[in-house]
Amino acid sequence: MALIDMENGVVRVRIVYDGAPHVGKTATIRALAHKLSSNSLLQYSDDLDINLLEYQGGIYDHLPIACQILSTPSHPQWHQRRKFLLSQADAIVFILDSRPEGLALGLEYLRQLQEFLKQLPDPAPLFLVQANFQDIPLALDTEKLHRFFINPTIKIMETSTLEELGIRETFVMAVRLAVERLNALKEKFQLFQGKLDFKTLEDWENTLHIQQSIPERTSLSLLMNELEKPKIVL
Ligand SMILES: Nc1nc2c(ncn2[C@@H]2O[C@H](COP(=O)(O)OP(=O)(O)OP(=O)(O)O)[C@@H](O)[C@H]2O)c(=O)[nH]1
Ligand SMILES: [Mg+2]
Repeated sequence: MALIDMENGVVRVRIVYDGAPHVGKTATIRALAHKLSSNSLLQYSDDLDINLLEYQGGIYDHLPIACQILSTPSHPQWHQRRKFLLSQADAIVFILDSRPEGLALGLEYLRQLQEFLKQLPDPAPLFLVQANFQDIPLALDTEKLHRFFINPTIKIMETSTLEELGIRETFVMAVRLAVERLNALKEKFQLFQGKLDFKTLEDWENTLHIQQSIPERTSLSLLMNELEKPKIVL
């Protein structure tokens, strides 16, 4: 989606935070808004369970970079909405619950993300892994996590939203990936001037409803619904 917005005199990029349910997407974007405070605006859609944060910082080709930061809805029943959001990204921060119990589902979501990125036209968005929950003693660190990845070049950033550690650094790294994509688009003469297509939270709500209005019944979504049912104790 990267573009030059001449009307507002900025370069626009989109950074999407993705990951399995309850890995800390909302907590990360809230912590980031807190860290970036003065230049940022945070909104949340109850309807769609997505966060939207606007932030202006950094320079590209003499123009300020305006970042639109979003999170994906993580329940597998909204798979099409997740895919659409990912397709609109310049850079993706994949959040992983680094506790041993969070790993299996996280790696499945990462596999889905990588499969999906392969289908996008070149240059596809680049991603990094945010290894969250590092304040928990049993959480796996970068070195241990690398053993689970086939690709040894995957960038891993350690974070804790509870302690607000690594959140800003991870975001800065994501902006660098977005700049890499800007360069790749420029090289291919695909960095165009234009207007931001989905700007407000309302634009996103309308678009995502159009992308998918009915929850998908995949085996993973049915399993998650079962797991999320409140347990009746007699
Ligand atoms: N200890 C600890 N708790 C965390 C951390 N990050 C998130 N949490 C907690 O984990 C829970 C889930 O975090 P959320 O930010 O709601 O996760 P999410 O990915 O937005 O969840 P969904 O949108 O429901 O998929 C909350 O209770 C957070 O406070 C972390 O780094 N350390
Ligand atoms: Mg959330």
